[in-house]
Amino acid sequence: MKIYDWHIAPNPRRLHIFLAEKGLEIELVEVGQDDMTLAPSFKERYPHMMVPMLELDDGTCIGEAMAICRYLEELHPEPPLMGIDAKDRAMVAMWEKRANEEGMLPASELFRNTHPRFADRGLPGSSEPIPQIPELRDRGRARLDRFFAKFNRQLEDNAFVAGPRFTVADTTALCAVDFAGWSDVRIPDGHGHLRRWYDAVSARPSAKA
Ligand SMILES: N[C@@H](CCC(=O)N[C@@H](CS)C(=O)NCC(=O)O)C(=O)O
Repeated sequence: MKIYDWHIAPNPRRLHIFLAEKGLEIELVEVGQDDMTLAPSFKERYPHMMVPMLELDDGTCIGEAMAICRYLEELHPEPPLMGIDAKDRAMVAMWEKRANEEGMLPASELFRNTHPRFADRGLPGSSEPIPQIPELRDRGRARLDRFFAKFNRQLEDNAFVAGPRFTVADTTALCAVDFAGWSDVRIPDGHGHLRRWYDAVSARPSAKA
C-alpha cells in the first residue's frame, strides 16, 4: 500500500502523526507541488483530488484522513488511537469530529479565502474555479474563537481531548491549532488548559512527523 501525500498540508499531517504514534512506515508518494497545487497525474487518477489518500495493493483508493486511520487501526490495533471500548470509541469519534468541523474547517475557510495562491480555489478537491468569499475570513476567525474556547473548557477536566489517553481527537485538534497559525490566529491568552495541552502534544515526537 502507499499514501499519496502533500507533506506540508494539514490533512495529511493528521495521518503522519497517526503513523508516528503507531510506529508504522508506509510508502509516501508526494503529489504536492511548489505552486501549492496537486500533481495533474494524481488528479486525473483520483477524482476526489484531495490528500491524504491510501491506495491498497488491490487498487482500492481510501480517501478521508479518518477513514484511512480507521482502516489502519483495525490492522494495527496497538496502541489504540480511536478508543478502547464502545463508550470510549464514541467519545473519541465525537471529539475528533468536533475538532475537524469546528477547528480544521474554519482554519481552512480562513486560509483559503485569504491567501493569494488560492484566489480561485476557495474549496479543495475541485478542478472548477471556486472564487474566494471575503466574508468567510471573518467567519473563520469567529469560528476559531469558539473552537479555542470549547476545547479549553474540555481540557480543564481532561488530560487529552477525548479523555485520559492520546487519540485521533488530539491529532486533529493539534493540526487545527497549527493550521489556524498559518493565518496568524493563535490560542488566545487566558486559555490555559488548551495551552497546557498544546505544549504537551506538540512536544511528542509524532508532532514533528
Ligand atoms: N476531508 C478531507 C480533507 C482533505 C483536504 O482538504 N486535503 C487538502 C490538503 S490539506 C487537499 O487535498 N487540497 C487539495 C487542493 O487544495 O486542491 C480529509 O479529511 O482527508
